[in-house]
Amino acid sequence: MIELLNRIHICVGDITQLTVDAIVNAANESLLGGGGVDGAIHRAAGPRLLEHNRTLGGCPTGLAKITPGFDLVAIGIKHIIHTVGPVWHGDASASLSNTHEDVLLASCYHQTLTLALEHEIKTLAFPAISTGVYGFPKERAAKIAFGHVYHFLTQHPFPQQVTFCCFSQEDAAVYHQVIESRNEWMTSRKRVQPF
Ligand code: AR6
Repeated sequence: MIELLNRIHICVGDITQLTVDAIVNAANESLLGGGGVDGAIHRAAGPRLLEHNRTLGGCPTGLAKITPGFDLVAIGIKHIIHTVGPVWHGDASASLSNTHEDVLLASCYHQTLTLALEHEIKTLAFPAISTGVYGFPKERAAKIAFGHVYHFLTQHPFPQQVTFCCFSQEDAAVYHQVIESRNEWMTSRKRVQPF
């Protein structure tokens, strides 16, 4: 667990300013830009991103597509992985992984990580997909994000490092809490001796 956790980081800031090989965009199905992190990424990558994305034919919710970083290549961001998170209409009292939205959000992480693996991307940063305009409950989303990233890293050498890029200290605290409680759970499981 500890060794794997060295491959997972949490930071607070603007994802377009990070020194990573690839960043993830919380896009919409058109892939033609929008507000929030999508708007910030399109502004930072420049008009060639929109031009390129017009040729992609959009992207269904839960899937992901990779593009060059365009103007972001100048600061080292070679790729952008665009994924479309679900709009939350769910029942927050349902157990985790049980709503349609949970499954779609998990798929965003899985599809993005699979593309990162195929392209041997070493360092990758995610925003908190769906937790802005799309209204996904933040703690629930962080549990899905961390659970899937952690599991994927146990199976694959790429990406070597994943950063959860949060836009506020409060959002980062949610991730820290999720990771801490998972760590405690893993430790307590190790203490249980098998018969
Ligand atoms: N860097 C890192 N995180 C950011 C940044 C940034 N520059 N800007 C916002 N966030 P959202 P969604 C955080 O709304 O919920 C767009 O219009 C933000 O605080 O960007 O998946 C798309 O076109 C929040 O925690 O994405 C879609 O129509 C997280 O990023 C729709 O919004 C996601 O918030 C997608 O909604």
